[in-house]
Amino acid sequence: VKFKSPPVNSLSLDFLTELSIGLEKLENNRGCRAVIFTSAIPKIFSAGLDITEMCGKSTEHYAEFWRAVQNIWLRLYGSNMVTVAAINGSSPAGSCLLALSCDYRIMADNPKFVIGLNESQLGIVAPFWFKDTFVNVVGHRIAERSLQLGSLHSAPEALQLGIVDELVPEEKLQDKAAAVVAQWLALPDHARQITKSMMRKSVLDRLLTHQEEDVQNFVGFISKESIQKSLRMYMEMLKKRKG
Ligand code: CO8
Repeated sequence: VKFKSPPVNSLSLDFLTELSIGLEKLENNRGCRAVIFTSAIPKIFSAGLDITEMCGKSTEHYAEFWRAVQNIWLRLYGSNMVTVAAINGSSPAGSCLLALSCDYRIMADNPKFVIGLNESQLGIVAPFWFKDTFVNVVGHRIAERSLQLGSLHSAPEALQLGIVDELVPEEKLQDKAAAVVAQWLALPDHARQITKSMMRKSVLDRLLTHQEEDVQNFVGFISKESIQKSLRMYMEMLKKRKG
């Protein structure tokens, strides 16, 4: 699956809906046992959630958008397929969540590419299931520090912290991802799938049993004027940095 939504592969409602439909089709296709996620946009895996979907819209829109975000995570984190993120560019926030939800992460060995859950830099808070996913990959201490600081880690730092499993030169990323998939697919599917489910079920169930409450939390939080102001300032900062 190659993300291609210029300019920055931001995860808009349309993008998330299309990805969700695509993933459902692959999941139901018995001939498909693995997926590699990568980007068709140079230097950017994805810019994370589309901030414009969370700014100046109605509460109904925020709820619909958040359900789409929940949906993608539930599908990806709970997927029976082998999932590999071939991260060929920067991967902040919601994009990092996508990568963390895969079984294995390979990143292009470029110190200019960054990855992390930087929500607190935007004045917003990563929800509990973002946090749980992160903790399950890197452990409590690293997740706590990185989440509080909203750190975006360079590729070498991400490897050192265990956010990604390996770095390879960008031109070797696809071959490496294919080799990893072959290694994981060499095991009997049922044993791997049941093991994966055993490792992830409690975290998935936590959202499933609080899904509507989580939507209402998001809508209440994002609708606050102070949060809207933070997001507007962040968007302005992105534009200024560009100029
Ligand atoms: N959403 C919407 N628009 C974006 C986003 C985004 N996430 N990121 C960039 N853009 C826009 C820019 O504003 C710019 O627009 P314009 O051309 O109109 O000025 C355009 O895309 C290109 O951006 P850049 O010029 O910055 O492109 P660069 O190639 O220089 O940099 C980056 C690419 C590294 C991706 C950079 O754009 C960046 O850092 N973007 C912000 C990434 C970010 O912080 N994302 C966090 C989103 S929040 C999230 O994912 C989780 C939220 C969880 C919810 C919490 C509950 C409350």
